[in-house]
Amino acid sequence: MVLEVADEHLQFTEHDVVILVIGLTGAGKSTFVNEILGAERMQIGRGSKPCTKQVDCAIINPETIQYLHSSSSLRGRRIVIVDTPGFDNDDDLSDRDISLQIATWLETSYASKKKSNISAGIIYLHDISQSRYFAESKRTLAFVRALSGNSAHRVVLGMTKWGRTSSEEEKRNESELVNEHWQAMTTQGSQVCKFDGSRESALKVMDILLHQEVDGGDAIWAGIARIRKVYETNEAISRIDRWDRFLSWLRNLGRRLFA
Ligand SMILES: Nc1nc2c(ncn2[C@@H]2O[C@H](COP(=O)(O)OP(=O)(O)O)[C@@H](O)[C@H]2O)c(=O)[nH]1
Ligand SMILES: [Mg+2]
Repeated sequence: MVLEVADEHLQFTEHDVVILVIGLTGAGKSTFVNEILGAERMQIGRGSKPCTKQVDCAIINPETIQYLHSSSSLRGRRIVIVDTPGFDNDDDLSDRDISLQIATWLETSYASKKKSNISAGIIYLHDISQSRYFAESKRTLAFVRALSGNSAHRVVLGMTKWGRTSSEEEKRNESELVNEHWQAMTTQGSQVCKFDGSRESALKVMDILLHQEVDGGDAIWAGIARIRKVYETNEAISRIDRWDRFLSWLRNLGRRLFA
């Protein structure tokens, strides 16, 4: 059912549905993508070593997935599922590098195509057994918010890795996420769900995005431009030369796209 093993230079075609999977290293992004694909296509991390250092994707024909409730409405469209590196990937890949990598990948895949009729959504994954809420999680979510812009309804917040700690602790962590860290997103329309590690569960999570009325891919472009704002408000980051170059590249991109 994976139609094509795409490389970095995949080009989106009109009517593609692009699903980005984003989260910290070890949250279970690659595991999730493999469950969707029904194949060990993405490399899984062992121990504390992250595996995914590059944006990677696979193309799915939705009609071949029998559990997918949205299959019929997606006839003739491709789903491009995109696995991304965690923002805490390792010492020499900073948040900026990861943001740049994801934005560049999107731009390269999108650039030569018409903007209409591509729809996009983000699945943000979070390890429920993690009892501390790390600064990295905050930054990753800030990136997700910047990218999705005003389309919080195109973001699904998924909790992973159930059963690794006591159910009391899971409940505590879940309520902290829902009532505190994720509240701004859910108020604007993001949905919260659980991924239990099974294929059916992964497809259900993806179905939340596919079910919705598909809005244009323009949201992603607006989002890339918005990332700039997130970092511009951070002085330390905006002083870095390479980031400045990234910002001017983003501005050019924005001028080209919104002209
Ligand atoms: N128990 C449990 N382990 C998981 C789950 N998802 C991922 N893992 C494990 O967590 C580790 C990191 O997973 P990986 O998919 O590479 O995370 P990524 O860095 O977000 O891509 C691997 O050892 C997985 O087997 C899950 O839902 N439940
Ligand atoms: Mg991974």
